[in-house]
Amino acid sequence: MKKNLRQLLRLYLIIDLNLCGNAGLLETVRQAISGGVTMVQLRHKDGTTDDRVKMAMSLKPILANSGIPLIINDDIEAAVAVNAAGAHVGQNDMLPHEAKRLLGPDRILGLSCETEDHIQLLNLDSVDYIGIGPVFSTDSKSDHAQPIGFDGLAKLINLSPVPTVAIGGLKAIHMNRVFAAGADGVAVISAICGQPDPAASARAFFKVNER
Ligand code: TZP
Ligand code: MG
Repeated sequence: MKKNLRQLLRLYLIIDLNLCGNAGLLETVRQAISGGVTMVQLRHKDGTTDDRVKMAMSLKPILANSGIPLIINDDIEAAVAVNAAGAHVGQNDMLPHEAKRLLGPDRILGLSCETEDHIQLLNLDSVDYIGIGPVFSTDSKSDHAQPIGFDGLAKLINLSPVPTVAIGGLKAIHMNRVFAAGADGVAVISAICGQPDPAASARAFFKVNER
């Protein structure tokens, strides 16, 4: 799984129940897969571990045999309980070395990084990829850090010893600049989640400046 991590980060859908709109969680993921997403993260901030386990279990049949890893946001217990491919933590969540110890060496661990310090202090034994941003301000995360723009993105990617995914207000039209900054891919919520046609919205990310 980890061998292809850079390719898997190409179009990383973060699925948030509250932002899915009428299509709902499962239909959004189904359509997004048909549109080509390469990795899926379940993000359910208001829920309990039980809620996240139930949601993840309902997603698993949709992802089965797709080669698309399921990552659980900020809930290592849920990730292990559903045998997810991995988990993603922020700077204020469980420490990466503890998260990795609980996940085991074969599961993917992602970490959100917003500053040079976050990258310089990376624990390379624990963290498999980092999410860098927000590039732009976004309504999808109320407490996000100061936006860094594409210059900030390029600067942080340059410092990263691990694969990177850009995040925060990004749309298909930004892919040229995301790749120019050196990212392996993009992580998005609202560019796919809650869109009238999630499959077409996902597909749009592959129409721009393929590498
Ligand atoms: N972390 C930084 S920005 C963000 C997260 C989870 C939200 C990204 O959502 P969107 O809708 O793609 O801007
Ligand atoms: Mg978090």
